[in-house]
Amino acid sequence: MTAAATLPRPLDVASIRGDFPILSRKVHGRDLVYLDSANTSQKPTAVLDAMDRYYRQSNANIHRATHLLSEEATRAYEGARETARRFVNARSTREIVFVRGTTEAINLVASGFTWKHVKEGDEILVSGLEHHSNIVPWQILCERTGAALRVIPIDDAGDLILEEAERLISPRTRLVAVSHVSNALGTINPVREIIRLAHAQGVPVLVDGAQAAPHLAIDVQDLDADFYAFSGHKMCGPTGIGVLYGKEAWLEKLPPYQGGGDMIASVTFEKTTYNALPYRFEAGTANIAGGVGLAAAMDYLLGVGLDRIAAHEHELLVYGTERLQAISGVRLVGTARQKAGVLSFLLGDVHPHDIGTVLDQEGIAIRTGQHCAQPVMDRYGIGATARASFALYNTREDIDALVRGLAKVQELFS
Ligand code: 7TS
Repeated sequence: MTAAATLPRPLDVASIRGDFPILSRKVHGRDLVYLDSANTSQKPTAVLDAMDRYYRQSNANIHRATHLLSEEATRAYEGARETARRFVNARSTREIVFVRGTTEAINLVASGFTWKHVKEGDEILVSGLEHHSNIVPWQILCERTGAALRVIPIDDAGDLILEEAERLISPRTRLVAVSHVSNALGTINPVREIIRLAHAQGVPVLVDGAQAAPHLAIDVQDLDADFYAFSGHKMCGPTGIGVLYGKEAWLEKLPPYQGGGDMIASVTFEKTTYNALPYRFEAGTANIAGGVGLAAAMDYLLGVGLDRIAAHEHELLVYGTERLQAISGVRLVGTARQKAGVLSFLLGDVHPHDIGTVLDQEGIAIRTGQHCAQPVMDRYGIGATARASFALYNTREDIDALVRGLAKVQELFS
């Protein structure tokens, strides 16, 4: 087979952009250039329509009523669970817990481990690349249990030092919690290798997939992840919905997270018994429209093809890296061997917030600051970066606009 035959078919980006109504709006009189998808992605018509249709035609509460609307709503929500199962290739929908997002998914697992599985002297291992939502829940667990947080360090490029991971996983380690893709630097972490190292010592692994789910094909069975968390809003779906995948054997071992309706089998004042998986972790009325929208987003991404999306974004990353590196005064922060579509950078001594403000006037949306990853900034001895992040709808022209915008920043601040 030739190399060309193995490459995924390129995306028809013009047609994809047509699926995202917001991309045709103006910002400060300019065409919107949206380079902040790591923060939250834009939503295609398929998602907006699915949610609109649900509310207009089928809105009702799920799992309880006997009327047609409730049946339709239940079917839509449980259908979404099946779509999510397929999206990550889980064995069963019992392993798919709907949550508010990555943050809640991690807190759910941390809370369960606080009540069971962790005691004084134990350790939780995270990496130096984590978002605060994969640090703070474990710190809270440590405060409550007397366990200690350990950190796999990163090198100057932003790669995890695997030998350190191997050294740090010990009989005291109760869980390794590591991101699949770093939001601050774009590093794609060798999660399969980390999982292998952890499992060799009998240690379970939680993968924070918030930045991977929109960009890479995920197969939790192939990775052998014990838990995998991600958010709908970063993958073209709505806010307020996300997924915690957990191996059935692990979810069975965790105590309930929140109490309330839907998560019980029977309630008396003397004793309550809990519902089966995954409902045991889904107390209260669900984000039904969110589930419907998330399923539409997953179908949309699967329809385009994650391999094609990854190849397109990689091409943008290579192009963007070259263009930014050619600007005198630009320093890229995060030059890992394998990266997703994230360019974190500094421009001379211009404060990143000033870069962001000037770019905004040009219609260009980026994120500036510490990206909820203060320890990453501390590692480089900096307070903040400017960050451009890509999604399937971005183009080389977007990067050209960014480069022109940065020339304007330089003009203003020189
Ligand atoms: N984990 C990672 C790796 C993330 O990038 C984020 C959000 C989260 C967890 C939390 O996700 P949430 O949906 O529960 O809020 N990251 C970012 C970002 O990069 N810019 O803003 C939010």
